[in-house]
Amino acid sequence: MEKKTILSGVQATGNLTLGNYLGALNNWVEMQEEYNCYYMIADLHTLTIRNDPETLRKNTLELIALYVAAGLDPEKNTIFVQSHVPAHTQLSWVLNCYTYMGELNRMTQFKDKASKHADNINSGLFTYPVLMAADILLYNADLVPVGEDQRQHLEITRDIAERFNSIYGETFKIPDAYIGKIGARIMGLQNPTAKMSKSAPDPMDKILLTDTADDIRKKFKKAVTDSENCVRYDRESKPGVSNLMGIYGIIKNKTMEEIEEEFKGQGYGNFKTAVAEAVVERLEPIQEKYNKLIENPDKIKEIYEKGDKKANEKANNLIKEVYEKIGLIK
Ligand code: ATP
Ligand code: LTN
Repeated sequence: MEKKTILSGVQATGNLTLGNYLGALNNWVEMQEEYNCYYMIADLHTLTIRNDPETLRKNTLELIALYVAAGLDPEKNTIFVQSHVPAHTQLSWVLNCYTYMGELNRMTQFKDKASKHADNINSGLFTYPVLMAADILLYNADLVPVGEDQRQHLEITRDIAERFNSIYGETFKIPDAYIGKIGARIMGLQNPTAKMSKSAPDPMDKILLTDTADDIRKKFKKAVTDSENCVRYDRESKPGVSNLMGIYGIIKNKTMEEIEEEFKGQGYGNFKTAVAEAVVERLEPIQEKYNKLIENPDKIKEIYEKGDKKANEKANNLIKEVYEKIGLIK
């Protein structure tokens, strides 16, 4: 049987967090054997907020290095840069004409980002989900591994694809979101009721994949908990502790019950230390690989150029089919 196809991506907005890793990358690594995988750097999506050009270039290269350091094998996966495959912007324009303002108005990410960047509510921010739909549909992706926050974007992608298919006949495969159970939503360490986000201003709220072991220990020590002093899973009334349990559970492959048992009768001190050490241990080899690769820009270039070529071949076939179906002449 032919392998199913996966596509996903991350914006090049700077250093990845533990949330990005546990919610997305970690699942990608687990899927690379079983699926035909396309993993892109969503650099065009990054333009929806203001970036310094030099920083964007730097972030893009760093993100490619992090993908590989986190365990994505460039021989097994197609790792590519979104802006190097023109079919993404081509299909995005077409799909814009099959997406309603009302649908886009309902997107919670748009509302959230618009409130955070009130001085720059540009139309790219509004049509962001359409470009994302194009990313996914161009590769006939079966599954899209993302964190919980992206579920709504997957739903609109399906709606747009179904609408197009019902007018022009079977063109796009209808993709499913793949959302890991616990890693789906890692919360901030200081504000455990909001997701850990790489653009959060408070450095204590997030663990970066490139943080030193000491920083990681310090951040977990200061993580917000509660006064019960009992390691018990309850997202509603104990969001801080539950979030730490979620992190520990994914890394150690343990259920919440097992973790409650492990730390029974102990206070938060031991527990926080154990979580921090688990994270340090997991990130150490990733950081080592990353530090080596980032010193070798030629190698990074070789990786994305190879991926760009494969992605272009696949995407160009589909955009040709779409252009023909809607009546653009050859
Ligand atoms: P930004 O802060 O710039 O909005 P972000 O940290 O939310 O960025 P994205 O580039 O939007 O990161 O997301 C990359 C991937 O990581 C997506 O699949 C997203 O669902 C996932 N992700 C992001 N934050 C978390 C989180 N806190 N928990 C789980 N998954 C997450
Ligand atoms: N919007 C996504 C990043 C992204 C993406 C995609 C994810 C852009 N295009 C296609 C999956 C598939 C986010 O994580 N914020």
